[in-house]
Amino acid sequence: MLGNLKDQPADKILALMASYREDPRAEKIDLGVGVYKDAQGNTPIMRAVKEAEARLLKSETTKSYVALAGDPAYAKALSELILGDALAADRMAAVATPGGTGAFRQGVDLVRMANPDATFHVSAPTWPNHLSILKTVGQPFVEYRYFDNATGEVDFDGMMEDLGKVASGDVVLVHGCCHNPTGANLTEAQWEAVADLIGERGAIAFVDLAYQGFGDGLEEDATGTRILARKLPEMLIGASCSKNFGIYRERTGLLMGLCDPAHVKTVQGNMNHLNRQNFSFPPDHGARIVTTILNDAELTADWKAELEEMRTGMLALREQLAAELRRLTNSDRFDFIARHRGMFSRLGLSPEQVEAIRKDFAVYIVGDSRINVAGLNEETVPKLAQAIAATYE
Ligand code: PLP
Ligand code: TYF
Repeated sequence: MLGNLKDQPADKILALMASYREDPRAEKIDLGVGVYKDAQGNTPIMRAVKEAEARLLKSETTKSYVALAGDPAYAKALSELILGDALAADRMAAVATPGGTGAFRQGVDLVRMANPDATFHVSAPTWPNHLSILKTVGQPFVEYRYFDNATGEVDFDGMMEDLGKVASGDVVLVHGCCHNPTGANLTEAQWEAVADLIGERGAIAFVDLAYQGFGDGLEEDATGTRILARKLPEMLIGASCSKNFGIYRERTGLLMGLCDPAHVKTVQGNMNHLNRQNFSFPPDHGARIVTTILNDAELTADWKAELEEMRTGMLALREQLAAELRRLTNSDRFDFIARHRGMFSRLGLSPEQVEAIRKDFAVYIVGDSRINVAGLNEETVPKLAQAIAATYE
């Protein structure tokens, strides 16, 4: 029976990770997978996370099961961080999930249970896992215009035109901040317009929030999510703590559903049910780290300070790279790199250019020309700029 299985297409980002590892060249630079790295190329455990773990090691007396929804203190702490004063606890249901991926998957399953015909509207482009999960679950989806490859900016007119065709009961998937893979994001005024349009169409917003604190700051990065939460009667939010707490392998996510208070109990029950069908109890260790940090003023302050260092470090690298490319290409065509936010920028290079950069300069960029800015440091920025400029000669 198992012989019936067919090979599955590899995840291109993870495949690139493997070919980087196999490259013997000492000077190689990895700008592939979306993992934060410091100037030395390490992905350190954040100070507050280490401290929270030390405290947990001392204070935890059991590893018994928690609950299908996870620890309610985790959902409370994280939803407050995300929604701030846009949070109305009486209209929220939430379950802990294995990472942001798990939150998205559980959210798609929930939509399917509520309305199997709901079409997902996804940005062109989006994170490849969104598409593969929608395909696996069998939920219909279509793309809306989002990114203008020529300018490196959001194609907002195209986006609004496409979202204007969304049907009532459909789902509009948006990246809450730090769009993956492009790095191009909406302004506050554009978020307002998108929220109004989704509301007019009678659709539901599904926010994937995986990089809060990596763009313009913790509060600023939640702006779009909060605007949608205030304006829309119903929405879903899939959040990840992988990046902003640096706890990737702990698999720490949260699915939130905002709805009429009269429906909260049933929505919560369905979320719990879905967790039980898929894995019973969600992972707890990462969630407990996050809760420990967010419920302690000192740890929160230290975590925010370290996150801010990471964020401003990535911004400085963006500025440096844009300046270097301005000089080398004698044009402003790459200035968008400094305007983009988060870990990623899509450069708008052809697959041939990306391949030439890998072959000739040992710089690993995802095939769609997405770079992970955190994979750079002050010394490697000029090397990347030279590699890019060389492909235009
Ligand atoms: N959504 C987006 C857009 C992402 O880039 C990621 C990245 O890792 C995730 C969700 C979920 O990540 P994880 O499952 O590691 O929390
Ligand atoms: O886009 C990225 O690089 C991150 C990490 O299957 C990632 O979101 C990449 C591929 C994948 C899971 C996570």
